[in-house]
Amino acid sequence: MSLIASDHFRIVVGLGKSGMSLVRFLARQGVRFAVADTRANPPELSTLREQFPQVEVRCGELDVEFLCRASELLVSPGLAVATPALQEAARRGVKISGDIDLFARHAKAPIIAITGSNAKSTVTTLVGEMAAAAGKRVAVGGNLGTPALDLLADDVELYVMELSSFQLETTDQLNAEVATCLNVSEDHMDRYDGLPQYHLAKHRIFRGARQVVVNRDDALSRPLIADQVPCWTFGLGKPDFKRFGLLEENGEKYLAYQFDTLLPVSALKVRGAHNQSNALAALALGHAVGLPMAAMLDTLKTFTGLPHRCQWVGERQGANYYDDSKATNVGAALAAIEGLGADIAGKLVLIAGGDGKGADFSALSAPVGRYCRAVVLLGRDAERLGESLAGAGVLLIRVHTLDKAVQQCAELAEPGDAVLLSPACASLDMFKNFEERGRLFAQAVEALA
Ligand code: UMA
Ligand code: ADP
Repeated sequence: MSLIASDHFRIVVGLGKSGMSLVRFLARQGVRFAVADTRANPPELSTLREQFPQVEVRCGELDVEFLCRASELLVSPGLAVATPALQEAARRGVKISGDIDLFARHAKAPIIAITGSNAKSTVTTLVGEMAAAAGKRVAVGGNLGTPALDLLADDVELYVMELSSFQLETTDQLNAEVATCLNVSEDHMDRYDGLPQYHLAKHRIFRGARQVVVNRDDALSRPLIADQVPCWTFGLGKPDFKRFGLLEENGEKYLAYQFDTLLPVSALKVRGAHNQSNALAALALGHAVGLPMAAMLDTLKTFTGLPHRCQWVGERQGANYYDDSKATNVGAALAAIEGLGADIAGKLVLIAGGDGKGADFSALSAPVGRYCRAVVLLGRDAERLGESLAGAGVLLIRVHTLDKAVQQCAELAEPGDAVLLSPACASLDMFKNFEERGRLFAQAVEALA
């Protein structure tokens, strides 16, 4: 068989959800392709063999010679572009791309593109619900839910896409109608050399964007763009021309645009300053694509938040329990500790720890000292996290199961306190995913006497 690259031959690298959506897409397009995955038994292998038995699949270590048979590699987000075999193929002239790049080339409706270290899913869901409330045929997905290529359809009027830095690494031109990077704080430091490299990946979202939305409270969210690109901003300070923000009138705080109040913050069902910021971001994105303000505000009045994001799961002996299992990095846990800590009469009893993904935990020490009564430490990086919190001046307790953590918290919590699972770490060292961790937390709370 010839090993010469063909202009019409692609290789899908990775056979998870994204890989399988790529397979379906390429098959629909009538493109010739093969599949490779570094795993011996990738998750979608049996589906592929059943539905596309003619497609060649190579499992196990990537073979550069095989990869170089393609003109283009369509790489799944779980594999870093820096993987040596991919780099070698690129050096030999093979184009590296991904599902989002293909999606952008084929989407016929405007794209709202949302990235950031935290709040992506919340803001994406909010904007999707706002668009639906405004009567738009809207498709919502990407890193959240349905893979991008499975969303493509002729009757879609608007795409609302959550994009991760992993997906953006392989995205050349997204050409979004409006793009935003909601915030940048350390995450996935086991994949990137440092914050600058992670930041660069995230900012690829702005390539070809016709409008941008910027977070005034986070300088790292601001893109390098030409002056004529319309720029809307949001932040927790006072608004101004083309700015969304907060205004205070007669002692009441309001979401506001330019010089007008829109909605009292008390009308939101989600709690904490970070959720006010999310509401403002969603308004700015929706406004940029012309969604009517009334429909957007109606959505904000009913949105109760997503599961596992500071979700109330019960009350025991005067203490409330919150599941923030989706806080898989330090920035997210900080937002929950500061947001909830400032909102309650008592103190927080925090459960934290897990797979820290190489993060520096030191930023947690001051807010933990200020708002927490105690921290119950769990998971692979519990000791390292404990060392970072040693100066916080609060009680630290090491446990080995989530059930034990919840029981400890119940003993420590006083009426008016909140028990908060906000791990600042990924869950994969002990659980299938963050959803399972959150579910088991809620079960353990339910099981308390
Ligand atoms: N993997 C290998 N070898 C391969 C390919 C993948 O070992 O050849 C491993 C990766 O290291 C990774 C896992 O397999 O740990 C999954 O990778 P994948 O690319 O096959 O993942 P998909 O099933 O396609 O799911 C991806 C996103 N996952 C990742 O980016 C890791 C999903 O986001 C996303 O919903 C889906 O595409 C559809 O677009 C999940 C996620 O955790 C929710 N995202 C990260 C996050 O939110 O922090 C970025
Ligand atoms: P993502 O999809 O980016 O992970 P989510 O909306 O799922 O974002 O929220 C993830 C975590 O981030 C949750 O723990 C949530 O409490 C926290 N969070 C939500 N909004 C913000 C914000 N504006 N800044 C920092 N953390 C936030």
